[in-house]
Amino acid sequence: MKDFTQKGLRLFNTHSVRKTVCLTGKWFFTTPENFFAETEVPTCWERYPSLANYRGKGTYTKEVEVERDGYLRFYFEGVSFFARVYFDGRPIGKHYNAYTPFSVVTPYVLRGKHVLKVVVDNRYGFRSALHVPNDYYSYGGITRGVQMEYVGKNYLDSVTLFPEKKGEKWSLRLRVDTIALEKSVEATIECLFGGERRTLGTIKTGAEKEFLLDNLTVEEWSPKSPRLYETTVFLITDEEDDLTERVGFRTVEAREDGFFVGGEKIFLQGVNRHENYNEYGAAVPFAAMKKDLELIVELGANFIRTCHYPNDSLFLDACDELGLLVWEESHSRGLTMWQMKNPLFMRQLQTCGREMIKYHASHPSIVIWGCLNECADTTLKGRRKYKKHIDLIRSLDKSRPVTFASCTPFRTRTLDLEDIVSYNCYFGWTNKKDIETGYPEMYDWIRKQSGTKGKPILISEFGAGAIFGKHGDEKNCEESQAEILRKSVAYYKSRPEIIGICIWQFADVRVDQNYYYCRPEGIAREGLVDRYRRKKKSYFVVQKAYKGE
Ligand code: ADA
Repeated sequence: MKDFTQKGLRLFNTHSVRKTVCLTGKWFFTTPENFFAETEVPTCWERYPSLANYRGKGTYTKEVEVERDGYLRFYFEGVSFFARVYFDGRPIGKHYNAYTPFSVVTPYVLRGKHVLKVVVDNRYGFRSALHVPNDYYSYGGITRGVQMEYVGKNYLDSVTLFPEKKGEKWSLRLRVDTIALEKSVEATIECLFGGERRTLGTIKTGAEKEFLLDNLTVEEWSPKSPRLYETTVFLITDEEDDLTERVGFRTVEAREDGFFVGGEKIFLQGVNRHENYNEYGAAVPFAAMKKDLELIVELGANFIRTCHYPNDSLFLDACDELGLLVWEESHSRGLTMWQMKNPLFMRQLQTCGREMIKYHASHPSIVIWGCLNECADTTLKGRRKYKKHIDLIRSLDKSRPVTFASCTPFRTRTLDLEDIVSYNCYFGWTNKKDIETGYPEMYDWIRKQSGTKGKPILISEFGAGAIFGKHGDEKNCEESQAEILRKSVAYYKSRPEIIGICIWQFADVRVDQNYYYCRPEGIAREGLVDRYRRKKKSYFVVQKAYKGE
């Protein structure tokens, strides 16, 4: 497999002007119950046996050596799932949701030693509408990378890149978000692309603005040839700041007759992957991510769904480099109408969607935006919330199709809102109907619903459980799982209206206590590999089918 070079929190340098310091490594960790340890960051506290089921607060502390007077920005790739950040004891910011990046900035500080403290909380309850007891575990901890950055009084907060094709020519739309810590000033935006530095225009710092880099001659990104371009934006005031993002040029179309990337029809064959690796929990080290990607590529898959939340940027960088196609979804799974009525639900969901697009839309591997997996799509009140969220996603990015995975055929009231009709189907597993009867019934119904004309179908989940090493033809055996998957892949691949399939799921994962009743030992066992990435029979069966052997 390809060799990756990790540079800080990403696979490329994000700054050359702005000085950054990666804060992964040793931190000090305590809980109010007097647990204390020198710990690794990123980490989940569930790695400690006495905290394996702990819901509460945990405090991570690190002494940082600051080299010069000025402002510091701390960028967090993910903290699970409430974070409050303190600098020398003073609160400087907070964030909710484990799965999206955020940043906080200090007041003007003097060089010398300082203390960064992050109070993390993984308690459920009214304040948390998206992290709820679920069929995957919501861990506690600083679960992804952290970086300290020396910033001036005006700096770049984010750069999001949207390639656009007009005729044979490409252009690049740059959404630039800036921060003014003192007063807002007029700044110049320059951009370095393909070895050429150009002035794009001006911006009032503290604002967000779009710029266009046009008339580009580029090599397109495709799964076979995933060509990437680093794009550096400079913010010029009396100081200079920079931020590099990476982009790939490709079009994406979801049509009735197929899914097209750069005009080439590609049948999406994929896996649903939770960001979870046995005792590492959600703090998946890069070496483990690489192992997953190796197994996914070896499987013959070309598609990954980041069920049910945005993933670590590092993982998406690797997908960009490998030419894998990704369905990334904003955070939520299986929420009932009652849960969606939490007054914080819409705000937390929209924030997650906004952050997902702001930080991830530059990734060419992401070809579909997803949302609201198996939530209340059968009610009118639920529909309104689906619509609001989908409208938000479309308003922020018009270049990718939007969908959501539903499990309620015959009752869904939201099909007209999406670009691809996606269903999670468990024929032969939790749905007792045979696929040959069940699927055509569902398909006939879909085609009769208004707003589905010309829309392709994607089977966003299908599968069955198996305990690694359990053999036989009864439930939860490797053989019975393999047979359900063999039959399903063959059947779905024979249906012309289906543009893609996505197996539930890549690897076994830990679930929340509320799901123990249907999950042997608290583990969801539908993985093609177990939590240690040992291949089950189904892995080989799917590999044959995906590789067309
Ligand atoms: C749903 C859901 C998944 C998982 C699956 C299952 O389809 O989207 O997250 O819970 O069911 O295993 O039952």
